[in-house]
Amino acid sequence: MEMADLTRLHRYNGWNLLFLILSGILLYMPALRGPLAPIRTPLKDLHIISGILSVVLLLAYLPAARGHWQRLNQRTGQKANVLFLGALLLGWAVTGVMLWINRVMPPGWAEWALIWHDRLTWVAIPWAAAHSATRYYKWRWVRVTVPVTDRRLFLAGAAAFVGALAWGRLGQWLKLPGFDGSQESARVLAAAPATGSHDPLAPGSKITMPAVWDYPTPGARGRFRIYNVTASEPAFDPQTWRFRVGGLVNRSVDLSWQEFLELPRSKQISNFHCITGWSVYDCTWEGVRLSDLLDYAGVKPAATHVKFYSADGVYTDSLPLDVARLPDVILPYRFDGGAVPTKLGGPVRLIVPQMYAYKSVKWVDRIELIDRNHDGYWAVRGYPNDPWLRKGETG
Ligand SMILES: Nc1nc2c(c(=O)[nH]1)N[C@H]1C(S)=C(S)[C@@H](COP(=O)(O)O)O[C@H]1N2
Ligand SMILES: [Mo]
Repeated sequence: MEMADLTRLHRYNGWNLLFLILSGILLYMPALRGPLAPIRTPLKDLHIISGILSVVLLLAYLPAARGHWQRLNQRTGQKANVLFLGALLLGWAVTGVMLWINRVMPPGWAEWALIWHDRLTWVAIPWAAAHSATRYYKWRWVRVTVPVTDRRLFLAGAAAFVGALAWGRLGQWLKLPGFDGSQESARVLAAAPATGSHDPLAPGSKITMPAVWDYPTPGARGRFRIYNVTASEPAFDPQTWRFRVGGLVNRSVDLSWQEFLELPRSKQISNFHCITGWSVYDCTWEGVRLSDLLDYAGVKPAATHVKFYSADGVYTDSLPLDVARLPDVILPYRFDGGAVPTKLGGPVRLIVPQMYAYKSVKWVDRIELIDRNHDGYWAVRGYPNDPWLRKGETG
């Protein structure tokens, strides 16, 4: 490979890397989750394409690597640069591919990949900044022409991308193991016996606060990343908080905080998986099983879906009735023995352990029974139509 080719390769790589880092930061920053939501899915696709391109560029460099290395000879600094960049790209590529196909990967691997993808980026940013600052004056900003070989490389990358996407779809279509979801139940602990009346609105029913339950909790393992699409979190005032169930029900329900606490309560341990790769294991949730609440309101035969509203005024989602009635779908107000923290969606959120966590609406204060599907916040913004986890991942 000619020196000029190497220079060009270097330039492509530089721009590509800049795009990778910038798009990666945009995807990562919690504060941008809401504002950038409309373009999150295409941005992620571009990020992946750009990542594939960086692998293609790395492959294009390999045949010239030996000659290049010899030419660098005594220049240890440049050699270190080459090694560093190679390791970086390789690390990003491996963890990036793992994240890309995280749905067909054990969640522990996806988590690991996410952590290292992030870490590599935090190392890369200062390096890239220093590298481009020291090189800036040496760069020649000549017009970019794409010779045939580069175009071929690009097409190969694009073909690989399209092929992989098609493979994922094909796998789902053929129902290959690992490509489709399943309806395995999470570990549901024995439902705690309800106290007092099951019907808090029945005449004469006593409204009491439940005692603080004293039970051993195994404790969740892992760290929640707080994923909010809104800038602020709804404040909770037990005096004014209401929980409503409406739509296609036999009786509209409008509960105060104390009345909500009077509903039959259940307790379960389940895992929590965000589709971006992180997980929290063995969360103890305690609250009202959705099916109990549905029974309480009485679902009309015409209803097919349950729609959930968040008190943030923005986030909604829905579940088909049969999913909503799974025994591990719960509206908890307790997490690991304490209240559900506001950050985690308290006082009451939805937990659907067998689906990716974007279905688990935070700050739920209203439910509506409807007769059609409702596309939720992320579904209308390009998240997969199939929110199911893989078989056995809910353990
Ligand atoms: N109201 C509301 N619910 C929400 C979200 C949100 O932004 N707003 N994010 C969803 C996503 S994508 C995930 S992964 C989980 C994150 O839960 P956590 O913030 O408790 O970690 O909540 C889900 N429910
Ligand atoms: Mo998520």
